Amino acid sequence: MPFYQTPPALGNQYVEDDVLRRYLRHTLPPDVLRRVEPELLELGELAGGDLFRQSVEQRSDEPKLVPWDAWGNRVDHIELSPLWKRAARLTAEKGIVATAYERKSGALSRVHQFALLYVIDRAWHVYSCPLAMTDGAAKTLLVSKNQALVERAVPRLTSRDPEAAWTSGQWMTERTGGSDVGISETVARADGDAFRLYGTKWFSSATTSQMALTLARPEGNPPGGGGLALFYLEVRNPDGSMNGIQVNRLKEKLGTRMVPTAELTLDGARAFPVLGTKDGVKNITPMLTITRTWNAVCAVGGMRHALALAKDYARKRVAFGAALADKPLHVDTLAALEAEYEGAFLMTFRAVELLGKEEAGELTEQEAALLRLLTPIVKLVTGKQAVAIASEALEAFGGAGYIEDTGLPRLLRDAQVLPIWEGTTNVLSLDLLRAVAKTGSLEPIAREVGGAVSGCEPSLVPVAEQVIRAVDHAQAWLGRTLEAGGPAGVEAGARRLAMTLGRALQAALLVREATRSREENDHAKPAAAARRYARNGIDQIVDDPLDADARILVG
Ligand code: MFK
Repeated sequence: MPFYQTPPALGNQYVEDDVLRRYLRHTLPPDVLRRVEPELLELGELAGGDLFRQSVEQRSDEPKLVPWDAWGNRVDHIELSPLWKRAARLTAEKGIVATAYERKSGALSRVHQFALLYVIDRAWHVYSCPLAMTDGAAKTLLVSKNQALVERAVPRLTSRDPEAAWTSGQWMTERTGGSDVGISETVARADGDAFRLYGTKWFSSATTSQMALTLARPEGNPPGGGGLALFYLEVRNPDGSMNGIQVNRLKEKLGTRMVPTAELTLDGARAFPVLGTKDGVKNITPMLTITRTWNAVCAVGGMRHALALAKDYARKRVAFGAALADKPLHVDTLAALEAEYEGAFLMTFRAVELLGKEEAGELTEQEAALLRLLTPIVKLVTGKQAVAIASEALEAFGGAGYIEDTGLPRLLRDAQVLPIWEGTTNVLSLDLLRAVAKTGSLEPIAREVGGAVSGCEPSLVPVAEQVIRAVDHAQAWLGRTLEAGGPAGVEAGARRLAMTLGRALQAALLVREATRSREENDHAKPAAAARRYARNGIDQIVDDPLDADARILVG
């Protein structure tokens, strides 16, 4: 007897997204929501329909490097998939980057922009990668106040005209490694009003961009991140030839296989300092803040997409005499995942709100400290949740989840990059410690969490108490460990600290969402998400993360 299964299907990905719609209802003034909603409906239709189908059908159309033309000329051309070419036009026209800079929605422009991204992202094979870097480059140039570069590049990076729009690369990683950027080897030699760069960039994502921001050490500068400078370069000369850059090969990656990630040799690439000739690591951090936020938004978009497919399939797939959606164990499994996703969503968009306020000049000092602390937490917690949810979602399809032409394995492969690029979980945990050192304490997070759960609906009081206990524990552990003067102890516990704070904030924001939905028809779901999330566990702090057992186990 043949083995037939009904594939999962998606409807309009805005209409079907109760979490996004509820959040926007609570966050955007009615007139702004009315203006933004047609854009979301249009992208939601593509994300559940035509573009989604194309992304499954074109799953093998990977980019190809053509180093030489037929006549032996070095061209370094990268042929992109039809879906990526469509995505390039679509994103310019729909303003996926531009929306943040046009500021039509004032301080809520980042919420507007990232809602668009979140709805569309899973349907275009990680075209979010060049867009994240483009957004990050525009922001970094604006922060630098380098007027010549701002005038040259920002209008192109934020253009809605597909013929004029540029994307940007962010070339940081070298053969010496991706985390410890300060040991980069690329050298910058002065050449008139510019510099010439010599070195190798080991991972350069989306190498088809027109420009890049990159780091190099001006000759004579000291070692370390402070001795690097931030440079702007254009990838091709006006005649179309490469600007002293060779594409050595495209990377063979586990996932994000449509993203043309390359190894590059810079052999005299003409480049311009963005902001002086030192402090390159510090000067590129505005870009990191933006790309890390993109990472989180795409992580929650991916979680929702995977769960939408798994939930649809659960209603259709009959096994052992009933639909999976009626099987208690399957329901328990999916409920835990849905709660995780909803918490991740709310935390991510809280960071997005703060970013928008910062750019509109409306951030208080307290909120600025909160944003600095939240950015690494949001990136690292959602990266891990995205992988766990993608893995479980594949499993929810049984063997079909492991078969390429269902389009499902890509969900897991593409999710796996989220905790790696833009700073691994551990590097970001250490960044949280750096942020605590700057902001002075965890108080901004404690206050945010306390505010979110105060006055909560009675059924959620136990969740609120669990959240407050977790934050108190985290604060007490940090204070005690710092006082004991053991930096190794703080470092070893940094991931647990970040996870606990992130999970506490996610649960707290779920409580707030449930409380502010109290008078609404669909209030049952956010409250259920808050309770289920808390049951998944919040506090991960242990007193002595680097105990003797850890040493014995690792050797
Ligand atoms: C789906 C979305 C797609 C996303 C697109 C992805 C495209 C993929 C492209 C890539 O993956 S590019 C590679 C990404 N690479 C990284 O994210 C680097 C990871 N490593 C780190 O983040 C390290 O923590 C870091 C390189 C920053 C450490 O360098 P240092 O030189 O040891 O940093 P140091 O000395 O602690 O800090 C230098 C200054 O920068 C300090 O300022 P001050 O001098 O004023 O004290 C720091 O406070 C500041 N700083 C560092 N990190 C910061 C920061 N400021 C704000 N935010 C931060 N995150």
